Order: sequence, then structure tokens, then C-alpha cells
Amino acid sequence: IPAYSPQDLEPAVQKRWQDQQSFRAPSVPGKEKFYALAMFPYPSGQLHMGHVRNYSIADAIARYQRMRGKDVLQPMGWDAFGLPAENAALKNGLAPAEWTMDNIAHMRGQLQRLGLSYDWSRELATCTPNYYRWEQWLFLKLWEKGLVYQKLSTVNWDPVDQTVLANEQVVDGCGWRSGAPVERREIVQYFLRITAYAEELLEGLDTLNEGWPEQVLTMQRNWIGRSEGAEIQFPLARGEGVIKVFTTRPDTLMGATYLAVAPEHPLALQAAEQNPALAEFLERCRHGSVSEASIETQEKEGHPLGLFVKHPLTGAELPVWTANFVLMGYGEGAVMSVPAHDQRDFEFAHKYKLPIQIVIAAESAPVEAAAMTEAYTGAGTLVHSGDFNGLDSVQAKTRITQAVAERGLGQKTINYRLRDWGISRQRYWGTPIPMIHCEHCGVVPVPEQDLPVVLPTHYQLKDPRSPLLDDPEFLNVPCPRCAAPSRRETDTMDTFVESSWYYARFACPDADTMLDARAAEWLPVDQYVGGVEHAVLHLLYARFFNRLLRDVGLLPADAVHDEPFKQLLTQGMVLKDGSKMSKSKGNTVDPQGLIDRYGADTARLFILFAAPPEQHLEWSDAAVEGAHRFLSRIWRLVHEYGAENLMVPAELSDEAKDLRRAVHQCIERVSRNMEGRYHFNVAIAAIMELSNSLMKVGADAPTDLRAVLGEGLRAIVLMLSPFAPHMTEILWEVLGQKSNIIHTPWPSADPEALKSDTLTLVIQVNGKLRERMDFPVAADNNAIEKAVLASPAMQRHLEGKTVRKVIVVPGRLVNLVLG
Ligand code: ANZ
Ligand code: ZN
Repeated sequence: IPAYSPQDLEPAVQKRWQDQQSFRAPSVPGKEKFYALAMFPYPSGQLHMGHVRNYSIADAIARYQRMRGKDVLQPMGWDAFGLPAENAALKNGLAPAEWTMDNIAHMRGQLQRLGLSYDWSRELATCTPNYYRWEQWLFLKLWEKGLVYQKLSTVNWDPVDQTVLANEQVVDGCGWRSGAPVERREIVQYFLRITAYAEELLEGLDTLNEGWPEQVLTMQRNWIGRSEGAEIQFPLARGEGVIKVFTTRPDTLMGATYLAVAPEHPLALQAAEQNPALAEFLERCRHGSVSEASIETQEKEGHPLGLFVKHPLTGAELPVWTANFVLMGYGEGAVMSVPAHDQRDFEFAHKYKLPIQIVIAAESAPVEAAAMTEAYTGAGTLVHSGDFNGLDSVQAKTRITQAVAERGLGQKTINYRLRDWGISRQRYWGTPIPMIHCEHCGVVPVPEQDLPVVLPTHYQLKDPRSPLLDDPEFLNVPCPRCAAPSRRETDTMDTFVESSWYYARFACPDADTMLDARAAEWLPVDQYVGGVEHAVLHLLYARFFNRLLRDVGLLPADAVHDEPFKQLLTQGMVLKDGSKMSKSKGNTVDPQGLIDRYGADTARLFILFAAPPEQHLEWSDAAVEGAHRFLSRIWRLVHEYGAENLMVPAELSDEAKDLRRAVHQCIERVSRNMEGRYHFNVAIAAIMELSNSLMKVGADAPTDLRAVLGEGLRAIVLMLSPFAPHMTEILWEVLGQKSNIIHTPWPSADPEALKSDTLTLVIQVNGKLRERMDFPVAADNNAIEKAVLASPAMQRHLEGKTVRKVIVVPGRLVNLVLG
């Protein structure tokens, strides 16, 4: 028997796959298709264990589906733009493009060494003009349709480095390099109108109930954040105008005791012109990060504007404040404050001694404002609310909204937490936004025939400032409309744009349009696999883009194509010593070392056996050893007994029949776990169990048993091939098979073989499990009862007791009721 030597065997098999183009998907599927996709990696330099897990899962699925006879597409590519390349370039003095391409070359080699069944002919890198030109093309289309627009918006500004910072570059409110406190700046940026699709993106989630994890659906629902409520107007007490607020609790209107507007609200800015203390407060609010998370956690502070409004129903005068927790970007940028029933308002009112008025009564709610320690935020019955007293919250919402509407001071509205997607980045390493700034014409789109706007790649980065800003060759361009000397846009697109449509481009990577008809043939992705950290942004943006692609006519407008990813599997993390493997914790295991030592098959088998895909996986050296030993055992077993290839005779001894049943039960169990929830660990365990039974058959066993052994070995090799594809490819030949294992049909369980002559029943005494006994399948209840009572094993349970009742549940159990 030749030694099992994955270091020689695996590269040889990989070479064969490459020469034979074994995994090349047809241009368009001819038979039933299956599109398997793992989230493409950022080319950081090295594969990590999370990648190995992600890709092993997707590859097992792809290989299984191929054996099921489907046309399988499994592509791979590179999410190649982004900040780390700039940071690395600053550190190492390499150009970001060079760093990125080197990393891609290295990681491609690592993926190939893992033996993943990709159609490499479709490989793409998002930083190549061939890819991003279509993104620029789409941008122009969306601009025409009004789905891209410009808006002033806030960024983090580093006053020392004189550059805009990404949120990740702000550490504790300071610039990551300069350490200087970050400021907020308003600049004009481009936005994608994702809010126009809010309702559709929400409704689409209902069609994914079957295929997506509940947790991800919930996160997307919360992210879109549909709120039903009312927009209510409070007229200014003096002068013209109103302040509009959005509220989800119009039932509490009679408890509003003041208004609070965002620090960027026009009325706050106006009031500050004559109020230095207020101006100073607003100035303070301008510092600090723009991220919503930090706004949530900061100390709540405010300042009066010296302005008053009239309550829309009572006409009472209420003071207007500004508060740092009111977001300019949500609702109307202003809230009616109801301290008795909103916790933030309660804390604020306490701090600044503002009145608190209870208007909702409930059993658990306090009745006296003075005694309150926190707001009562639940529903209840209205009190201190004039005509509305006695209504419950639900009725009151409708009635109060009606009442303000009758006065022309409000209406029912729906608000979404979802914001339009700001895609401008003041960074170099990204897709150039195809716009030109002309002194006379304003902002002018680059004409389609001038695409792509190519990103120059030759710069050595010296500081964080984008080199595009200092490159006259890039900057200077005649206006497409009036030919006057103009300036090219230097902002690039958020890298999430590239990853929002790559799955579609894989269907037609060489198309000379953004997508061609092949996209509709391959889409949707049948199984998408990736990390749950993408539950919101990436997976929501891709769902949005899929609809944009439809609406510019590149994908069909039918129910099949609405959603890009039919099924989603979110894999768990790889842990070591109980915490996530990460560079910062210094607890990583390098996959390369694992592959060098044990081979790709062992690495893949270990990772799929250690836990179900969706759960966290704890690293274990012993389990890696175990996976390797198991593969070595199969290697020996097949070499020892596999070549014989006997026909399974029609008549089998009981022993051979039992073994054959074990083989087919295993096939049945493994097949079930290759689909649905993909419990590969259960499938592998079943294969291991069967291999133990097969090992007991010796060389001197009768022919029928040896024939079944052969059948079992063939099944095992086939079923192991999605997990350990290299070794099984060789073993399939050792088994004397002529077909290529990659395209050999998956084995199916023979229903005849599954049938058993006997049946095991559980025997209970007064409901407690006591014994197990075998009966002929044909035995009736009477015969079973007699056999149980007569069995020697039961005698000690029966001793000194009276049998009151015997209950036989056919096929399952017998319960003896003893007294
Ligand atoms: C009065 C009120 C009374 C509120 C009450 C709540 C409880 P969601 O569910 O997230 O939509 N709000 C409105 N606009 C805001 C803004 N720009 N920044 C901060 N908060 C804002 O939340 C809607 C509620 O959040 C609104 O309902 C408003 O406070 C506040 F007993 O209005 B409520
Ligand atoms: Zn012009």
C-alpha cells in the first residue's frame, strides 16, 4: 500500500483539474443550474482560518450539487479597493496597486492549494478598469434617473493632516495618525437614493423566510426601521413659521412640555446669531465623530433657544431647546418632548428642570410626576388629555392625529431609519466618480464614450491626502459641455459599491456591457455563504443594487430575479481558547502551516467536522490529528479491499444484509445533511461510523460480505469527495472506477436495502426506559406483548409486581404499567 502523502498527491490532482478545466461552468446553464458563491475576500495578504472555513463550506455545497447532476457555477474574485491598501502603502512605500496585486497573486495560490472547485476563468478584481468602468456607467445612468444626487453632508476632518477621515480612522475622537481632535465638516457628497426602495427592500425580506437566517432578516428589518407615526407642526409663538416634528407617539401629544431640535437645525443656527452662549454650545456639538453609535452614548446636553412655539391643540406656549441627541438626519430633525413617557426626554427634563406632565395611565405607571424615577414608555389610557381622556393609546393615536390634521397642523406619516447611502469617499484607492466640475456649467457627468475614468496607479503615497488632488494630469479636463478648463472629481466611491454587484458580473465577466443575458440565466445565487458581520450593509446594498440593475434594464423584472441571494448561510467564527482568532489577540493559527503539514483535505475535513457551519468552531490540534488519522485509515482500507469489486449477490446472509443496511442508512443520512441546514459534521460522523463497521470485515470474510464491503467503500469515497476531494479522486481509481469522480452521480439509498427484517422497540416500565428488544417486523401486538413478558431480561422488573396494563405503540415502544 502506497503511503498517504497529501503533499505529493494534492498538487498532482490540482494540476489535473487545471489541465482538464474540471470546474469550468458552461456559458449559460443547460440543465438545472446551481450558483454557489462565497463572499469574495479582501486581498489583505494571507488567507486566515475564517476564509478557509467560508470557502470549504461553499465548496462542499458546490461539489455535492455537481454530483447531483446540476450545472454548477462557483466563481472567485477580489474585493480589491479600500483603505488598508493605502495604509500599507504609506507604511511600506509601495504603490497601493502593487501591494494589492501582489497579495492577490499570493492568495490565489493559497486558494488553489486548498483545491476549491472554482471556475477561475471568471476571476475578477474590482480595482481593474474592466470592472469599475461599469460601475461608473451605472452611476451615470442613476444620475440621469435622479437616483444619484448631491447633498451637503458631514465628514470627519483631521485639522492637522488636512484630510477627511473614514470612521475607522477616528480613534476616541482623534485622528489615527495625527492624534488631533477630529472636527466635523460639511462637504458636498453623492448619495444613492436607497430610501426610494425602502418599502420594497422590507417587503422582499418576507420572500426570504425559507432561505435566510431569521437573525439576518431581523437585523435588516431593524436597519430599514419602518416607523408609523405622525408629523406634527408647532407654530412659532412670535413671527411666521412652524417647527415640524416626527413622533411615533401622537397619543402623548398632550404631555409635550417643550420641543428639542438638532444642533444643526436651521432655527438653532439662526437663534445662535444673537446668543453667544448658544453659539458656543453648537460649536461644541460640532466636535466628535459623526457616527451614530457615539451620539447614542454621549452625555445628554442641551441649551434653550430663547424661542417659543404654540401647542397645536391647546395653544399653550412651549419653550424650544436644542439637544445633542436629536439627529438632524432623522424625521424632521426635531422632537416634541414628552418627559413623562420618553426616557431621554425624562433625563433631559430632570437635568434642566423642565415640566413633566403624565398623560398615559396604566397599572404599572406612576400617577405623580414628582414621584417618577423613570419614564413610563408603555401604552395605556389617556389622562390629563382633555377630550381624549379615557381613550387607549391605539385609539388616541388615530384621534389625535385627526385632530391636528383638521387644524392643518399635521398628518399621518411613515418614517424609515434607513438613510440614503453616501458613497463619496475622499480617498485615493477606489473607483473614480465620473463627474467634472465646470465653473460655468456646474457639475457635469463624464460622457459615456469617455469611460472609464481610469484611476492612475503609479503614485508613491507620502501622506494620507489623496494624490489625485495634486495630479494635474488627472485633474485638468475640458468641460464636456462648454469645453472650458475644468476640474475632475477626485472623490472615489465607497468600496461597498463594488461588492454590491460582483455576484452578477461573475455570470458574464467578459461582457462588453455591464451585464448581458447570461446574468439572468445564472441568477439568483442559489447559495451564498459568508460572515454574519455582513448581515446589514453588504447584504442590504446588494439587494438594493439587484433592483437598480433591474430598473436600468439589465435584469428581468420577475419574481425569480427580485432577490440576488436565494439562500444565505452565515458561518460562525473560528475560535481559539474560547475567543475569536485575530491578529490583535495573537491567537491565530496560520492555515498555510496546517496545509503544509497535513494537506488541504485534512484542513477541510477538520473544519467541516468540528462544528455545524452556523456555529462557532473551537480550534483543536487534537481534532486536526483526528481528521488526518481518519483519512489515512480510509486510504489504507480502500487500498486493502477496494480493488476486488465483487458484484453484490441477490441473496445475502443476515450479516451481509445488516452491513448493507448500514451502508444505505449512511447514504440516506449523509444525503439529508448535504442540503437544508448543511450539517456536514453529522454527515462526516455518519461516514466515520460506517467506516468502523466496514473495517470489521476481514479479507477472509465470505464473498457476499466482501461484496458489500466494496459497495460500502465506493459509497464512502463518493460521499467524502466534497470534503476531501484530492484523496477521493485517487481512491476512486483504486476502486477500479473509470468515470471522473467529479461528475459521478451522488449515491442514492436503495429502499430495499433499508428495509429491516427486525425492528427494535423500546421497553418502558411505568414510563421509564428499561430495555430494548428486537422483534420480527411482521410481529403483531399480541405476539410482542407475550415475548416481552416472557423475556428473561424483563423478569427482574416484573418480580413481585402485578401487570396492570401493556401498551404497545407499533414501531416505537412497549410500556408496562406495573402495580
Ligand atoms: C414624542 C414621543 C413621546 C416619542 C413618547 C417617543 C415616546 P423611532 O421609533 O426610532 O422612529 N425622534 C424623532 N425624530 C428624532 C430625531 N431626529 N432625533 C432623535 N429622536 C427623534 O423613534 C421615533 C421617536 O424618536 C419619536 O417619537 C421622537 O420621540 C424621537 F412618549 O415623539 B417621540
Ligand atoms: Zn462647462
